[in-house]
Order: sequence, then C-alpha cells, then structure tokens
Amino acid sequence: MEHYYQPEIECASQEQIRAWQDERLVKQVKHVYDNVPYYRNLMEKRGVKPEDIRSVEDLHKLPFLTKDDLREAYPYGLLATPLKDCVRIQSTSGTTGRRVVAFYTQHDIDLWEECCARALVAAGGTKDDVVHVCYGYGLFTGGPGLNGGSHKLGSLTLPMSSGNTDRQIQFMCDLGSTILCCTPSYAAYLAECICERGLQDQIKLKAGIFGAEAWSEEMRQDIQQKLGIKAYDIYGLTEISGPGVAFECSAQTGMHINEDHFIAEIIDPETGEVLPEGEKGELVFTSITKEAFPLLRYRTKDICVLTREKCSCGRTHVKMSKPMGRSDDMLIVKGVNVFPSQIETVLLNKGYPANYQILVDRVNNSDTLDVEVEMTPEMFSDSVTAVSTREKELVDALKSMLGIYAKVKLVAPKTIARSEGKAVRIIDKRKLY
Ligand code: DLL
Repeated sequence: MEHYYQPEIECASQEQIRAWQDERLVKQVKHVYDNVPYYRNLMEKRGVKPEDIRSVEDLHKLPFLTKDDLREAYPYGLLATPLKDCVRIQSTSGTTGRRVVAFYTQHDIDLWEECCARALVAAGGTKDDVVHVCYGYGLFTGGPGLNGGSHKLGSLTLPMSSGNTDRQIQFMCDLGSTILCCTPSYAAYLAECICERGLQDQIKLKAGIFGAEAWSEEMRQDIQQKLGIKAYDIYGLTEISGPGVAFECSAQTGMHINEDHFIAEIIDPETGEVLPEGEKGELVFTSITKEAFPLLRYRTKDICVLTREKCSCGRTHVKMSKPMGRSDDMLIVKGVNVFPSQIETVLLNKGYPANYQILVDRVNNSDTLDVEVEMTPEMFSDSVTAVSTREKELVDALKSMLGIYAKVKLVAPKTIARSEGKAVRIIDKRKLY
C-alpha cells in the first residue's frame, strides 16, 4: 500500500472525521484568537469568545473572512506565528492592488505537500512514476505544491514549469513521464501538439492532474482520448494552502476535500446563511491544522455543491462538485486571476470613459482576452496612427496591471451597447461550467 494512501484517515467513519474536526477546530480558534488581533477584533465585534466554539456545530457563530480582509491585513495582519517560524510565502496570481500573500511554517508545507501526495495516489501514482510538473513555479502554488507531493510520494519529479512546449514534449518522450500535472488548457494544447506530431505512441503518460481553472466534462473526454490517459481534477486556492485542498479519485465524480485539515461549508452568497448538504452555494473553508496562516470561515467565492454519497473508491471525505461559477466577477484567464475592476482602473487612469467590454474566448485551447474600449469624441478625431499608438499604450498598461496580454480595440463613441440594467462588461464565450 502506498505511503500516502492512508485509509485510516481517508476512509475514516463520519463520526471519526467529525471528532477530529471538533477537537482541531477548538484548538485552532484559540490559536487564532490569541495570535491574530485582526480576527480577534472581528470575533469581538460579533460578541464571540473562543470558549463559545465547542464543536463544528458552533462554526456558524464565527465571522467570515474575505479577500478584502486579506488585502486590508496585508502583509502580516493575519499571520498567527512569529515570522521567524515561517519558511515560505506563496501568492495568488493576478494583482488587484495589493496581492494576497500566504505564509507557511515547515509543518504547513508538510501538510500541503501531503495533500498533493494524496491527490497523486488517488490518480494511481506510486513511487515508480515519473511526475511531469508543468504548472508554473514561483509565487504560484501549482508548481511547488505538486512538486512537493511528488517528492513525498518518492516519484521521480520533473520540475518543468510552464512554457517551452517543444522541450516539454521531448522530455515527456525521452524520460517516460507517466503523470502530467498542469492546467487543463495547457494539457489540451500539449495533447493537440502531440497528436499533430504523431507522437502518441512515444509517450507513456497514464494520468493527468489538472486544475487551477474551470474545465468541462467535454474537455476531459477530449484530453483523455487524445493522450490515452485518465484526467483528474484538482482544486485549491493559495489562501487555504494551494492545490490539493480537494482532488478527484478513480470515480471521477467530484473532488474529495481533505477533511482532516479543512472544514467545508456551503453558504448562500447573498445572506451568508449556511445551506444544507446538496444545495448549490458558495464554498467556505476553515483550516484546522495550519499554523502560520490559519483562515477561519474563508469565503472562496467559488460556487459548488457538497455531497457525502458513498464513493466507489472507498474514501469517505466529503466531495465537492467542479466549481460551477463564481459569486464575484473574477475571471481566470490563462490561469491568471483577472478582475474587471483592474481593467477599469487602467482605462480611467488613461482618460477613457468607463464604456468598455471584455471578451474572453478559448481558441485552440488557449484563452484569449480582448478589450473593446470607447474613445472620447476628442480621441475619435485623431489620426489612424494616433489611434494605433493609443491601443499599444493600453496593451502595455494592461499587461503591467494584469500580467498577461490583452488585445485592445478602440471603438467609436457610443458603439458599445448600453444596457438597461447592469452593464454587460464581460462576455465569456468559453464553455467552462
Ligand atoms: O489555482 C491553486 C491550484 C494550483 C489549484 C494548481 C489546482 C492546481 P489560486 O491562484 O489562488 O490557486 O486560484 C484559486 O482558482 O478559488 C478557483 O476559482 C480556481 N480553481 C482552482 N482549482 C480549480 C478547479 C490555485 N479544479 C482559484 N476547477 C479558486 C475550477 C479552480 N476552478
């Protein structure tokens, strides 16, 4: 039996899981109350004391945390251990003003990597595998997370990082990669290149672990068929550690949440009310074993459904559906988090009216981002050369704000359709959900 398949944990009874959660939650609330003045204030405002939280039943009494809190408390305001005990930071993709920075002690890194090792095992991984990691390395959690999980498992790890498709395919063939870890859109692109070059017979891939962005069942079938593998979903977010918060098993019908480390709730995004199991709503996480950055009731903004139906793999941890959308307007384009407000900020700073439209599509398995912007009447009388210089300026400004390329088209005043209700700023043609 593989070291990182721990049936005593992953297949524990519901009573056992609840007992762990009760005990760890009580300890965690005290840890946070004692060490994080920011959250202690939130608790005090709600009149909640640590002793009021005696089990998971009391979780609803605690205040929520949101990305806004993380930005307000940036950089150290939610740190629960002395900085000298931390060994790593990671950060979210995208840059809406202040970035979100998460801190890790060695213990936190170990548990994160263990969660990723579990995901690899659930995809059939063993120490005999060659794990090809082409998630980005660096501040993004994808590369470091799967890399760490593969090390823990004892597999041969190829820390490829993203990009350079020729080299990816060559190493895949030469070194016999058996498990591919990357975003689903990059997997689809790799699959296409491999087929075009007629290299299907030269690759030894058996499985892929794909996440960090939404992908449909159709996309799964396409990748599976082209590469001759089983494609598994993996979910996570920087604030809660990174990939591996939840992962798919052989059943491929939703992702098991590592409930010995995270308590999941589904809430109504409008009212904050906790919804019964099986209802669709916003996913909220409480991390009960993290030391440095232990968020309580963190609102992910991801909309999904939880289910405890018996799983054919034997694991008993609750399963989350693929995220079905977001309760905010965040887009994930080429794996990067993009908020329309960032685009608006750039436009307003450059003197454009706030009449614009964002078009997102997926062409040849790669995301495209187009921004149409209305000019002011004065700009409109500019020469064609002046307009194209303006477009280039905006492309550069957007690149430095978002970190990715957006194609810009300046259009005549009053050409973008006005809406009678909310402005339709985003047209997302990708069939993701
Ligand atoms: O995307 C962590 C990750 C890396 C997950 C590699 C899986 C694989 P962030 O950059 O903080 O972290 O973005 C987190 O990405 O709230 C979701 O909206 C979205 N997301 C992550 N995984 C999935 C998935 C990483 N499997 C945000 N399906 C989350 C759909 C996903 N959306």
